[in-house]
Amino acid sequence: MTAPAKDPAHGWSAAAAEKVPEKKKTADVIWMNGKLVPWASATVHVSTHALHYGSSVFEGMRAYNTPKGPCLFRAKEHMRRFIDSGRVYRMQMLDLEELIEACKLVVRENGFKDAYLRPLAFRGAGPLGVNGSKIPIDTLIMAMQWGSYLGEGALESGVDVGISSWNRPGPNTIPQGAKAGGNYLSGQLIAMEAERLGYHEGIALDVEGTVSEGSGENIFVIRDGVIVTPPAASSILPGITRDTLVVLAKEHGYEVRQERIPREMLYMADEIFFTGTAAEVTPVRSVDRIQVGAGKRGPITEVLQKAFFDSVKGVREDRYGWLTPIA
Ligand code: PPE
Repeated sequence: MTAPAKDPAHGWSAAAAEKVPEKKKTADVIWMNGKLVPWASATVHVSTHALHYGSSVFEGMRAYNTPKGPCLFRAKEHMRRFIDSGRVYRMQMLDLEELIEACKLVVRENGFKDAYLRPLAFRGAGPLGVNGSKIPIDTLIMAMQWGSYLGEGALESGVDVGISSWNRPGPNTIPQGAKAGGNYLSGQLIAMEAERLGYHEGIALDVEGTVSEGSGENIFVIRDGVIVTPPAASSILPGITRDTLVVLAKEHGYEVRQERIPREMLYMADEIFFTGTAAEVTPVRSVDRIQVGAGKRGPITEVLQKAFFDSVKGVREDRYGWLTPIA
């Protein structure tokens, strides 16, 4: 297949498209409504409600290869959030145990040791009309390989970010605490703007003008050894990696606060890092071209990043029961 030429209106380049297969190596089979189907056959009809109206909820979860074999990381928490997201949109979701079993199966059947999993539930084929409450829910789980989310070297060297001109939706508009497909229109505006301005990622403010999150990551800000992250009410997705880092930071004796962060704190921070399933723990080295700390991964970030990777890879004892073997 020949890649389309660069489209300046959309800032999309053939070179960028060619990178995709390397970054996201696909799997042989997908779990779809209870069955394993070949990757190429896992298709939907164009009348699918979710395509027209954004009515999907999803998860992103990783499996890591550990000394005890491949394990899902925080599967219970991810599947619980998946079910909670469906609850907000009154979608009939599968049981937690059934979902976890399906996740294990799809990693196993594809022969992956490390994988990124994408559970997705959506209102499927049906009549048009905004209220899709009568349309049955389709559920699927994809698995793939997904390397460093914010680019080569990002985990070690950090990324350059800019504050987005797009705010996150306010409270009581589109709930950001539910991980719904439609939310990611906001994320797309943030990410496309960041790319256009030469940043690795954008940070959105909430409607109050205080710091919210990245297009696909939560944010932590460190000053004088105190670690602060925006609260759930700042239009964030309360991330499971965020929770993991809160636990690990407390375990290492740091004070961690969940409180609203004024924009200027980002310019005064000693260290900043992003967290997310895809982004893992990624240092931020500049915000709006203002250097953060020494302009590289900070010392506290490095300690917590190591604790994170030691946890997910089973290098240290699994003291919180975060790992679920796929076997
Ligand atoms: N905020 C947003 C908006 C978000 O999408 C994510 C995850 C997070 C915070 C962090 O949540 P958690 O993964 O539970 O720590 N973003 C997912 C999708 C990324 C994508 O590009 O697709 C992810 O990291 O899997």
